[in-house]
Amino acid sequence: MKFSDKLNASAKARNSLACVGLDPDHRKLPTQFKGQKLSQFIFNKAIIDATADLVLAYKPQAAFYEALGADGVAALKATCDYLRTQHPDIPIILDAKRGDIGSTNDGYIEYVFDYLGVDALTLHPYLGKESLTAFLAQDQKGLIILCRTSNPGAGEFQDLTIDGRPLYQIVAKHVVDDWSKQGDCLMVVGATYPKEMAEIRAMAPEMWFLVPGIGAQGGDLEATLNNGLRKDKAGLIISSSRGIIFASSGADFAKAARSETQKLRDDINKLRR
Ligand code: OMP
Repeated sequence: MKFSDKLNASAKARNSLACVGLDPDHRKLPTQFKGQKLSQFIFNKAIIDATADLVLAYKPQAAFYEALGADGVAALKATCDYLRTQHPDIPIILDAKRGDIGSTNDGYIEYVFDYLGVDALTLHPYLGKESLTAFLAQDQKGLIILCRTSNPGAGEFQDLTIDGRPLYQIVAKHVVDDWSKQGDCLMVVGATYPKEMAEIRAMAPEMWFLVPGIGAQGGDLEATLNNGLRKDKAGLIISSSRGIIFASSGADFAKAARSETQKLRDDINKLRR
């Protein structure tokens, strides 16, 4: 199944546009996990067990696992295996912001899609379309191109104008007019930039967007949904990591993650009614 079809089905099955970011920073794990083997997997499993009926997707970010070396990579693999076997209909998005020369991309593809077995990957467009060709050939996988990122400094390059248009719009134009004809493309549009969200939605009325920036980064949920929803009131993967998984640092962390996920899903659903 194509990634965007899997997303459409997942959104309907759980009536949710909420995505939980699995970013288990080892310095912030509740004390009971400290020093345990595969601690990030055990933590993630508890979060997944507490939230799986509420989410559109899960999004692990590679850096938090790589930081722990072999044990972290094993925890990421175990998390992906657990999701694929226990919840095969919930899409897994790996945030790793890849995109390099061809021979290096082959290694990324083998690791991300063959070894980890995730459904989608974040990619940056800085090296040009040629650097994305191998990813575009992965026709069932979701290719999520950074367009307007959520960080405060996003505009340093993304706002630079070329022939009167900011760079992020030029990226969006390439994704819509060209790259998405070859692969199942989505775009990253941060919740911290609702004006840009409206512009990019106008350019890509049918496309799914990955929307980080809700929760810890202070993005505006109402403005994001008003400006970013598709006509069918879907099309946005609203992702929060720290705001959900570290809602409590105590033994009740999974319960707290569930109530934050439920709140996010319900707040979104109220606004899209
Ligand atoms: P929280 O701020 O804790 O919700 O985490 C945000 C997550 O989304 C982190 O894993 C970031 O690496 C990721 N992210 C952004 O914050 N901004 C972006 O523009 C893009 C991403 C991403 O591609 O996921």
